[in-house]
Amino acid sequence: MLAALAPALGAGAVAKLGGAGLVTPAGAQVTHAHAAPRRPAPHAHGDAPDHPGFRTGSTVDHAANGFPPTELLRDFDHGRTRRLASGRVLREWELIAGDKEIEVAPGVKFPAWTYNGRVPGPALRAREGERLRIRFGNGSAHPHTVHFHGIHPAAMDGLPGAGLGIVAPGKVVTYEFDAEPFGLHLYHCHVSPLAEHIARGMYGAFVIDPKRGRPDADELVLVMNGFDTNFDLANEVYAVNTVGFAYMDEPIRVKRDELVRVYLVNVLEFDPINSLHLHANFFHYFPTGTSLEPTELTDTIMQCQGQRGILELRFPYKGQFMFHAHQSEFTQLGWMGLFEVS
Ligand SMILES: [Cu+2]
Repeated sequence: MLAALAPALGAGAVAKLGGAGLVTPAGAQVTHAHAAPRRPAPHAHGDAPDHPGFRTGSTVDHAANGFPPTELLRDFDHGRTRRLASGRVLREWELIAGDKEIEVAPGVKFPAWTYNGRVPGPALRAREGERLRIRFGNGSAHPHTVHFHGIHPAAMDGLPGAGLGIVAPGKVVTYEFDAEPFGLHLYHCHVSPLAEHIARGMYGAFVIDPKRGRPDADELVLVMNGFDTNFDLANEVYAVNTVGFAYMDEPIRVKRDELVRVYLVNVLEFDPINSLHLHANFFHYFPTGTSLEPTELTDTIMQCQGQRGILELRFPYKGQFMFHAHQSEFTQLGWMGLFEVS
């Protein structure tokens, strides 16, 4: 702020803080221009044409999308379970690939490729040591797979040219493997061009709970993503859980002093790094969720594509607390939100 003002004040001029604002040497009062626009005007991304824009005052039609961001927050898909003769639990899901137009910011439509008609795909949740079975049907016009992060045989890795291989449109395959290790993982399509299959929306969180679980908490899943709406290999919209500014319009409601656990996954394509910064609070960070001991108490973490981690925190004060990427460009193009503590 001060640095930005310096040129306007002229060489050698030094501003001072007065009672009601910033006082320049000439005596003019500069009020603190803090109030950023809620939806800043979009800007060109490199040489790309201007984005169609976020329509100020309007909101995304979440019902048409079929996945309201507030519902996505706590929507973990536990699948169906039954006990095998061996005594082990078998957990089963069905994933269907499909092509679907979604709205990623007010007035901005995107031709997505989805798992189960949503972006991100369902947050699959299992327990360490279970047997997992995923029936995958391809209802899209394009070939796809499901590649899970975790420990499993090569044949079950969802890679073209190995094991079950590419799943052509209309085909169905079944992936089966053990739930290990415990932690926060992800799944995504692995068909090339990989960047496009991921950027179109084919990914989801994959939580494996430790055998003894984690302490009770209000649990949220946040998938950091973005959308290349003009197909110039750069993102025009950034978000958590797909819809830019969604949690500005509808803040995430949490309770004061209650333990909040955030499962945070970064799948952002085209930009090498993403991040999360929380205002006015700190959180314990468990990288990949594979240890029950946090590695850090911080207010900012960064993740490369495919990185993920668990955040645990309590809010000691009531009110609204912002969280956002600490890359300003991402923030201005949608990746910002609020916690509402009551
Ligand atoms: Cu794909």
